[in-house]
Amino acid sequence: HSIAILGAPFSKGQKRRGVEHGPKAIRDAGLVERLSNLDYTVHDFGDLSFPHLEKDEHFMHVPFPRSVGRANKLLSNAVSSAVGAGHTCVMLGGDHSLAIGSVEGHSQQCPDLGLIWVDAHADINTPLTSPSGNLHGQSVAFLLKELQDKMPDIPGFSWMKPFLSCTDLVYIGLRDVDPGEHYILKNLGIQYFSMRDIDRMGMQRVMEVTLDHLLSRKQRPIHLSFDIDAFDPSLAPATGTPVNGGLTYREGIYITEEIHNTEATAGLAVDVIASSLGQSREGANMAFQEIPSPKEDTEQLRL
Ligand code: DIR
Ligand code: MN
Ligand code: MN
Ligand code: MN
Repeated sequence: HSIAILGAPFSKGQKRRGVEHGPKAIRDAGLVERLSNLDYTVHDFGDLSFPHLEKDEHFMHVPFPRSVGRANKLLSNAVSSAVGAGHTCVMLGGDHSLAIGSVEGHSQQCPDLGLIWVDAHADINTPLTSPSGNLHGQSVAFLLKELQDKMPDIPGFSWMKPFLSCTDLVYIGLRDVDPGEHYILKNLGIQYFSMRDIDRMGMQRVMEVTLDHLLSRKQRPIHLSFDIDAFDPSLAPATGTPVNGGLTYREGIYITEEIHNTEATAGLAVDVIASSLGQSREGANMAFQEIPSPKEDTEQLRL
């Protein structure tokens, strides 16, 4: 089993700088070493380089549409190649507009994937509902077939068509949803678990219903899109859009442990990634066939 790591140092899905340093920060926090310790073969493909476009006028009030579209096209091709080569792909953003290319590239190889979106936000605005115009708040709207006729032709995105149905998607962690987004969630009947739902049900039940929703009818690959702002700002202060009352460390890690069981913030991101790929808090015993005895052979004690 092998893992491909792809960095996407890109921040034009929103108006602040900084998040383009995410891939380096997460690598520096020890991602490759942690995954190698889980006995995966890790292929770090480095960072993609995205072209700087001289002319990229606003579309309506949406900034950098062509830059975001181009970056996602490049990313989609890279993810598709990595998954096609048999790797489990870990994409490090970058802002969350990159989920467009990441999910699109994954779906090229796995057309029946289910999507779990862990986020304080629903990222399901269209350019016509978005209060900010920022594309990181619109990623999901690009993916959903049900919103196809609500999306204008945004320059930079002619390469892609929506491919996901709203029943293929579950949200966890929502607590800052714009009015137009709330209308879309209700109108399309999308399954979501807000922080209030997590308070009421507990994360164990939330994950049971989430995985039941996506996997009860058929086995299928899961795409996990994890926005670090899903965590409480006390854990992940270095996010562009902190919202109080977020996931605890234990809730976040439980989500990713459960996903694995079906088949600055930077250190936190490493934990999330490692646990989604099999590092478990209760420990793992795969390296042991029996409890080592202090026989003649002291080698065993150093396992
Ligand atoms: C807001 C913020 N809903 C928007 N979205 C964020 O701009 O559409 N998503 N921060 O992660
Ligand atoms: Mn997001
Ligand atoms: Mn965000
Ligand atoms: Mn968010």
